[in-house]
Amino acid sequence: MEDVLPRRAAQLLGDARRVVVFTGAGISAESGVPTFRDDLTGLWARFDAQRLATAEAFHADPDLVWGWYEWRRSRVRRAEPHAGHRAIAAIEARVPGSTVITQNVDDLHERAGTRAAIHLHGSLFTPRCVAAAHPATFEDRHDGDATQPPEGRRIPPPRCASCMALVRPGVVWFGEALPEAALTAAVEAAAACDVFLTVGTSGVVYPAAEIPRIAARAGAAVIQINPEPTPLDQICAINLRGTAAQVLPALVAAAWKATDER
Ligand code: BV8
Repeated sequence: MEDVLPRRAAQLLGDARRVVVFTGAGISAESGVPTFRDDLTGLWARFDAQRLATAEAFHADPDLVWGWYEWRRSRVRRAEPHAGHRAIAAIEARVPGSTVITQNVDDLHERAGTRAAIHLHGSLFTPRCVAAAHPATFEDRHDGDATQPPEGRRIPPPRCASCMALVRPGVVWFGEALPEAALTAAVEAAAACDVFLTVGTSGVVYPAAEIPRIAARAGAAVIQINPEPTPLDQICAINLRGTAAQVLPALVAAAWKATDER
């Protein structure tokens, strides 16, 4: 592991033909969307995210869990992507062999211009029914609802228009399998890349946390951007101790400057 100036990181990124950018909740923090572990406030403060983000919790109390996701969705809709999200979209646009993989369920990558983010854990914006996974649409009963109490509230989930079953969030809960196509694509990209940028993840939730480790084992240069140490430190070639919105734009600018000057 080497704590170096972004110079070497910029050179590696500038020379890379196949780049993977792997993001976690930390990249949404500077957009005002709390990280997964900081996310439980108000009504949900007494819960542990890993217990609330489960099918069991939803079936035990659908209104509580649906209310949590609607609260999170409304907060994402009020958030804006930052320069770090845009730097990732710039990497995707400039490097044909690049792949963006996210554990996040928000749409900030897409709103910053990333065209094909792989969502390992689904999305807040793709609800489906519990019976047959029929896609559901939001009635947006609560969007822009300025009267919504600051801590959010319990909200009864809608019913499926096709089969009347309960509608659930389109996310992967703890104990649920990840979407097979997304996981396969992520593993293949990690196993074939030259540079693997991991941004804003604590690297503790599996199987997603295995992706950076697959890249390291395959010989990629793993570069981590995180203000804090994580379990991924020991597999990183370079650790850039800083935030996504600060480090990513500087790293990408330095990378393209280095290659354009050659
Ligand atoms: C499964 C969607 C089996 C929902 C999420 C032991 C070993 C291996 C596995 C397990 C095990 N025990 C239990 C398991 C299984 C479990 C698991 O891994 N548990 C962990 C806790 C040990 N995994 C599962 O259940 C998975 N499924 O295994 O299924 C199976 C197989 C076949 C058939 C049936 C079943 C499913 C896991 C997916 C769960 N869903 N999200 C929702 O969002 O509500 S996970 C959720 O938590 C996120 O998506 C994300 O993946 C994870 C949080 O991690 P991070 O993104 O890293 O966020 P975190 O808050 O932790 O950290 C933020 C980081 O950002 C920090 O490092 C911080 O320093 C940094 N940061 C802060 N600010 C900034 C910043 N960085 C940069 N800039 C900043 N400004």
